[in-house]
Amino acid sequence: MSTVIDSGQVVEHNAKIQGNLDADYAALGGMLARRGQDIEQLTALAQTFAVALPSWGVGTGGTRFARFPGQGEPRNVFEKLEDCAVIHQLTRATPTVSLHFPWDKPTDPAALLEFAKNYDLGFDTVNSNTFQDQAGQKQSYKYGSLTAGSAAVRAQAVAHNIECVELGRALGSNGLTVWIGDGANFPGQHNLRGALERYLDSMREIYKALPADWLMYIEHKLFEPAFYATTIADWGTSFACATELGPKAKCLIDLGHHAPNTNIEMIVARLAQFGKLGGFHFNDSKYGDDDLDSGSINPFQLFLVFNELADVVHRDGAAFKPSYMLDQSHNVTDPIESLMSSAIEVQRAFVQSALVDRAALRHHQEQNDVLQSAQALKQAFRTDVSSILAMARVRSGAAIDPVACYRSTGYREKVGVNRPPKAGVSGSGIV
Ligand code: PSV
Ligand code: MN
Repeated sequence: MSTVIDSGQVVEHNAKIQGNLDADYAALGGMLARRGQDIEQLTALAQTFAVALPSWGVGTGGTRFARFPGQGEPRNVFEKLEDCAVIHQLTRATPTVSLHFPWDKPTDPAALLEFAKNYDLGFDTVNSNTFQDQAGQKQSYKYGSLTAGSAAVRAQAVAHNIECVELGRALGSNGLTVWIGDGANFPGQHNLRGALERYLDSMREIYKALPADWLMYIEHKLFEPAFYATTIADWGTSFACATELGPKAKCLIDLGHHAPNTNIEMIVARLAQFGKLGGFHFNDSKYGDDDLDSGSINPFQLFLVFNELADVVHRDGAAFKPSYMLDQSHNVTDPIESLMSSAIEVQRAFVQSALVDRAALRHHQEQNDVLQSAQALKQAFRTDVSSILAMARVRSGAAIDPVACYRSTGYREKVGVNRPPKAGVSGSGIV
C-alpha cells in the first residue's frame, strides 16, 4: 500500500501534540465515567465510522454562479483519487469514493481499481448523470431524461444508467444512486402524473439490470434545476417509487434537498420504519442550497439525524447499515480541508448519538417528562467528543489534527505546481 503523504510526517505531527490529547482524553474519560459511560468503547465505536467521499467534491464547484478554480485541482479521476487518499490517510474515516459517470468514466476500470486499492481506497455507490448533455450524445436532456416525452431520450438515459451499473460492477461497487434534474419550470409544461409514470417505466428497466447484491438509491430534491415541479421532489414520492420498484430500491436523503426548517430527522425515522432508508448525502445548508460543509450551519440537526439512526440500531440491531456519503462542492475553501472537516463532523454526530442514554430517554418519555427528555438529547449533543475522535484517528494511524497536519505537508502547493490548470477544463465535474 502507498500513501500520498509521507507517513513520517503524520507521525511527526502527532508526536508534537500527543501529550495534549492524552490530557484532554483523560479528562473526558473521567467525566464520562461519572455518567456511567466507557470512553474506550466510544473510541472503538468511532473507529468503525466510515463515510464515502464524492469524487466531484475534491474539485471546486460553482455553487450557483461562477466557478473560481482552485490551486492544483485534480484534472482527472486518478488525481481525484490521490486527493481522496490524502483525506482518508489523515482521517481514516473515508475509505471509499463515490464516482460520478461520465465525469469519472475510466477507460480501464481494472487499472482504476488497482490504483485505488494501492491507496487503500474502495468504491462506493456510483452516480449516473442525465442532468446535463455530454459531448457526442445523440439526444438532449433539455426537456427531461428518464421522464422525457421522447422514447429515444428515455432509452438513452436508461442505457446510461445501465452502463453505470456495469462500470460500478467492474469497480467493486454495489449501488447506483439515481438523481435526475427532471421537472417543469412552468405550470402546464408537462403532465405531472404522466412524467412520474414515465419515470417509473424507465426505472423498472434499470432495476432489471441490477445485480443481485446491488441496491438502487432514489435521491429526491425539492427544486433546482426545475423550479415549478420537480418529478422526484420529496421523500413521499421517493418512497412511493422505491416501493413500486421493489426491495432493491431504497430512498436516499441528501440533507440539503429540503425546504428550510423541514424536520429531516423525522423523514429518517419514517423511511427507516418502513424499511426504505437507503443512505445519505451529507452536507449542510441554510436556504435551498446543498453544498456547504457538514455541521457548518446546523450541527444539532445532524445530531438529531444520527440520534434517529442510533434508535434504529437500538431497535433493529447492527444489521441496519445505510450508505453514508458526503455531497458538497463549493469554492471558498480548500476542498480537501472541507471534506476532512465534514467527515469529522458526521463522525462527531455519530459518536454523540451513542452518548444518549436510551433507557433514561424512554423512561422520561413514558413519564411525559418533556424537559428531561429534551435534556437527555441536549446533554449528549453538548458533550465535546473531539478528543475521542482524535484518539480514534491516532489509533487508526491518522492525524490528531488533520487540517493542521495537511497544511504542514504543503500538499496543495505541490499539486499546484504538478497540476497546471488546463484552459477551459473543469476538473471538478461541477460547472
Ligand atoms: C444534485 O444536486 C446532487 O445532490 C446529486 O447527488 C448529484 O449527483 C450531485 O448533487 C452532483 O451534482
Ligand atoms: Mn446529492
